[in-house]
Amino acid sequence: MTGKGLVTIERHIIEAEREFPEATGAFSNILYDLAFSAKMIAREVRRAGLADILGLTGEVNVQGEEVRKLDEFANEVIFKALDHTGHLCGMASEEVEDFIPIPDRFPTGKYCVLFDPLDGSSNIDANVSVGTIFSVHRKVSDHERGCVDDCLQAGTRQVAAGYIVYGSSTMLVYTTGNGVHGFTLEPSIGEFLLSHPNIRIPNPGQRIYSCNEGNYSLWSEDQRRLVDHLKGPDGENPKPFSSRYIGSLVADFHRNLLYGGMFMYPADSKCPGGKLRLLYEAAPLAMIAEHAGGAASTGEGRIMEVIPTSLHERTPLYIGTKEYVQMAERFLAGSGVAALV
Ligand code: P6P
Repeated sequence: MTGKGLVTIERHIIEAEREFPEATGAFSNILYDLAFSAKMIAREVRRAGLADILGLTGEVNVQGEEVRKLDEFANEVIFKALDHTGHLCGMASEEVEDFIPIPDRFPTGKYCVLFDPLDGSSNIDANVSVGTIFSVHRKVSDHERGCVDDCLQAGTRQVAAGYIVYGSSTMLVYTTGNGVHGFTLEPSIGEFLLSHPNIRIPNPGQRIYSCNEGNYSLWSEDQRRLVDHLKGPDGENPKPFSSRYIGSLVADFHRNLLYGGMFMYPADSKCPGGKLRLLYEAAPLAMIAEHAGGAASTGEGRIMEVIPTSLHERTPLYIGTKEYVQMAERFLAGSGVAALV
């Protein structure tokens, strides 16, 4: 359905592909398949609240189907949408401990996809927005069919990154390095329609900081000084920031992407390496943030430049409006009260 001004994600991907004459379509097909997965997951997320009423007790439902937890369901949907296509050399998932090879019965390809199938799923029972995050890399190993080394690449080597936020509406946001584009699912036709072309994080944008202040006592002295400074008012910060924290990474990030602000999940004494995952949470969101004019940092340097050593390694994360992230880095470098933008 492409009435005047209506651009489906499929059309958007095809038109973007035409800019690369050598493109084989494999990359575009991966994006289609992820969009298809998002529709399947969105349908189940929307029904989650009805589980008891519909007899979806998490065991065997009225159709005699085995019903698993939503994040396991989401994991299965993405794996099954991608495993047979011949475009991938493997996958990695937050739900699966090890590298996921392509089943021997299927051909392999030149990309690998890493994903968090349903981040924040513990919030579903409270009807809080949750999300899927994905990252796409090119195969780099000499392994015939693909191996974990194809996943262990820095964020700067991603060829695409994106997320789906299952909120008041279902939105898919992605970048291939040529702008950040948002698509809203029109459920009556089952299509993602271009609703937010060329998203840019507003600069300076809203003065919002987003973190779990319940961890304040676990933070470093510099981290505490940073948040105290944001809360102001003090000599350097006459206008306090507003605090917003949903506790669901994709939802918190999506708000910052559209309104401005900074999301922080610092390292603390409980999680000295941070809580959030580098490969399929921080790095893909960092690619989106940077291509929308923002920044993403470990607190010391670019998330995108971190060289991963394991699939599920964690990282501290500061992401959103560039000026705010740079200010956080100054505080965390112990450089005293940094002039607020
Ligand atoms: P906390 C959800 O469990 C999650 O992985 C992210 O989506 C979210 O940003 C973070 O953890 C919230 O963690 O410790 O504040 O509950």
